[in-house]
Amino acid sequence: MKHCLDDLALFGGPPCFSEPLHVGRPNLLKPHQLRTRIDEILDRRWFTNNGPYVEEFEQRIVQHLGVSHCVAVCSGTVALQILIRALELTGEVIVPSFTFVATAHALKWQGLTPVFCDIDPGTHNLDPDRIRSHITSRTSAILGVHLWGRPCDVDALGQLGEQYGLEVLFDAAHAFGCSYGGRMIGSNGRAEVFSFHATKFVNAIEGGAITTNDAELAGRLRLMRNFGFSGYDQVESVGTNGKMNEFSAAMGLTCLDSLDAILEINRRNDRLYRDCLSDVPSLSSIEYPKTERQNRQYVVLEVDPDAAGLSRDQLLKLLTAENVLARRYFYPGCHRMEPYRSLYPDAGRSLRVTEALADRVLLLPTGTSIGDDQIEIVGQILSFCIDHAVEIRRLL
Ligand code: T4K
Repeated sequence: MKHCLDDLALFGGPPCFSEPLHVGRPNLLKPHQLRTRIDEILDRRWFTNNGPYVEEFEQRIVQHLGVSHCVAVCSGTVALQILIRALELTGEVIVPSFTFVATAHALKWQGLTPVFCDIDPGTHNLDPDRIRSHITSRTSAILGVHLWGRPCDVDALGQLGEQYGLEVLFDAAHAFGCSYGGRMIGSNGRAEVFSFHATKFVNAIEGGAITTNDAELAGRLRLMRNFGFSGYDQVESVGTNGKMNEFSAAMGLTCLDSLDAILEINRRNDRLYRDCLSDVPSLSSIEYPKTERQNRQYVVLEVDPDAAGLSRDQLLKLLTAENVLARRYFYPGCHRMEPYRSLYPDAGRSLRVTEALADRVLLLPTGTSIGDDQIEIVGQILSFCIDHAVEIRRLL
């Protein structure tokens, strides 16, 4: 007997994709522009150590975000680590668990204790009302994450920071091109951190940046990313190698050149998915604040397992069998990953929203490498599975 995981078409469902559809396919609309830049790099023989493309990339970001300083580095994770170290944070830092594990790891890597705080079910971001109960005499900072590009409640976090004398910083890895209060994300708190990993809205293959309006902090970050060098043979402080290379900057600049077109594609994909799934109430698409700019880099669904008749994980299995490689970001939550699971075995008790969302969230493929027809078929697969949930459950 054939199994529904072999092919839904055998059960009258939509066809299986012959090639996998991935979440996180890199955005690259104009490869010829990248090739031209790479030729220039090769001709110049200047590959890294603050080359001209890195400087141009930083300037373009400063202009785009309306922030005073941008320090480009080799990844979002290193950006977080350098920032945390430059701010000389100590003890505990309040952070969501519902984020990529790099947010927590960057703290732990610097010898700090991430204290996981629950999130708002509507925004998937730190719930300001819950932060207060985690503040102790050891707390030195709040690290918010603008998850999926939806802005944190920046004002509320800022007020808490002022009231308790805490640094407030933001992991804006998902939020390039998004706004808060009508202003581009990049200037909030003491500093914000971007990721330009291959899977991000702006992709530099690997890359990251710290943006800030604090000139003194920016100066320290620049020293730190380059071993503490302030000039030939002059070292001012402990530093690391966090430099972005010219090839990454070339890719980043090429993405910046196509930013409006990438955004248009993301918006269109998002609209198409919403249309395709509008008759499937058990799958809800997350909502964004109407007045803010969004990059729509992620298509995020919440699965209601009772209404759908299938759990998020069952749907994921079915999609995977059809070659739709959806993802369950950020399952199971940092607090259920090592070393945090062993360090705080009871953390889940105060992270009810995190735990519920970690079991319900499903990300679908989007970006510049997916077409309208493919989105429609993904929608049909999901609708078909839910319409036939009873039969499918028996076979799973
Ligand atoms: N903070 C937050 C909130 C973050 O989300 C991230 C990174 C960071 C901090 C740290 O920034 P970075 O240090 O990474 O700059 C991926 C990315 O590696 C990671 O950057 C990203 N968040 C996270 C959300 O996604 P994985 O473990 O899911 O990667 P992987 O290898 O499974 O790839 C993801 C998908 O992308 C797959 O479907 C395959 C596809 N893909 C990937 C690459 C690299 C491609 O199609 N082509 C490619 O070249 O973490």
